[in-house]
Amino acid sequence: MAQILENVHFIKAVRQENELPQDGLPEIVLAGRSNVGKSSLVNALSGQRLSRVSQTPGKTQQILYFRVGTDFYLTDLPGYGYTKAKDARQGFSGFVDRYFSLDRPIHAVALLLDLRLLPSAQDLQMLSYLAEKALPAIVILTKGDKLSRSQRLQQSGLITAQLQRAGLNLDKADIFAVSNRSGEGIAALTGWLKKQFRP
Ligand SMILES: Nc1nc2c(ncn2[C@@H]2O[C@H](COP(=O)(O)OP(=O)(O)OP(=O)(O)O)[C@@H](O)[C@H]2O)c(=O)[nH]1
Ligand SMILES: [Mg+2]
Repeated sequence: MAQILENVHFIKAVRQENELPQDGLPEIVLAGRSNVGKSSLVNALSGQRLSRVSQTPGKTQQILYFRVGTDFYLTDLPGYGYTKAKDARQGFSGFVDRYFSLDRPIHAVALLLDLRLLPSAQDLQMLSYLAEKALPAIVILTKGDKLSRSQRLQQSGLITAQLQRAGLNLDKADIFAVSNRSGEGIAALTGWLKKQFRP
């Protein structure tokens, strides 16, 4: 199994609905709160610095499309839970909120969660919304490098339990733990992604 995704190319940055790709290529949509590591994940998966990463939450303000070979798009959404400069983002965040009702060819949504934190109300809302819409979801726990091995196990147990309590029935096989920094867990995720399109 290859470690990373080959042939990943930045295609476009989109601000409005009429700019969305219309080629019908399936999408793996990366969603999650601002700063959780969506753009870093694109870089870790591709082994390239394709998406801009920042210490400042709210870095990604457009929807970024990365094409993986001829198989699918990795769609990097702006994060939620970021309130600074609210008015500038208001119109846009409405567009992002509506993204999942635009009838896009979404293959699956990857919700990123910081392994150190319990899921926020917005995270849980997002997952139940996806379940309601029957959109397949996986969970990617990020920043594993910031915890020890035993803390990682404990935190992922707590997070999984909370998701279950919220009635979100995710298969264990659909929860991934990664570090975008050390690359741990990236190969497993790459394997899952490849299997989706080249079974
Ligand atoms: N230690 C560590 N830091 C990470 C990891 N993933 C992301 N970061 C850091 O977290 C910060 C935010 O990362 P981004 O990838 O820009 O986050 P984002 O989800 O794209 O944020 P928005 O574009 O604001 O929605 C940066 O400082 C990254 O270096 C990780 O796995 N481990
Ligand atoms: Mg980003």
